[in-house]
Amino acid sequence: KSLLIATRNEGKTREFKAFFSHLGYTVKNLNDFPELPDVAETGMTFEENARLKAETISELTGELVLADDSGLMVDVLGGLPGVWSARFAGPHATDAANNAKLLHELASTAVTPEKRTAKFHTTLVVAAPDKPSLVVEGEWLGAIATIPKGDDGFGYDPLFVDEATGKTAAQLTLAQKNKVSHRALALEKLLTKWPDWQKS
Ligand code: ITT
Repeated sequence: KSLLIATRNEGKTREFKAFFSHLGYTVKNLNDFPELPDVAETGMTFEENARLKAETISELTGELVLADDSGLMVDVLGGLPGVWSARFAGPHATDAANNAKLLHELASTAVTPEKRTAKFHTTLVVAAPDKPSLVVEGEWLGAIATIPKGDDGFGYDPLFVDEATGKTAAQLTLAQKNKVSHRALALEKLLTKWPDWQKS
């Protein structure tokens, strides 16, 4: 059994691999297929972008494909960076540049620590030839730290403080993050729907 994740993000891929290898799937991502095009994320919502990625790559390859569109929504910024999380500091911004931009935005709005609430959101779309795609989503509540902490994870993890433990996502191990994250909750929902969807 094999599953192609329509992403070039190795941080996301690590989390999916940990999950799907338990279920007996061989997991690949787009970095294993250099000939496949980058899918432009032209949607205005997480679902539109996840659909674009999953369905385009499934049509091109005929494979079972999962796409993840996710982002960080900061309350005091009106939900930004949201669907623009990967491009917050510019078109091909690094994680470090996006994190610096986030800290800068919050410093210049001078919000108090208790006003730095935020959530991570993910929408997952699974696509296969000749059937309607499966869509699930998950959210993780927390707040934005004033300085980055922790070495694990990727993206905004060093700045995202988990509401339940007070640790940043980058201070959690992969296994710990995979129990509580937005992606973990979405995957839990996916598992409950997966058998019926596969038969459909
Ligand atoms: P693909 O589109 O190739 O999957 P991407 O990194 O561009 O990769 P998105 O368009 O979904 O992914 O953008 C998500 C942004 O949110 C990106 O900056 C990620 O680093 C960040 N992000 C998503 N999930 C995260 C997580 O679990 N921890 C930290 N940051 C995360």
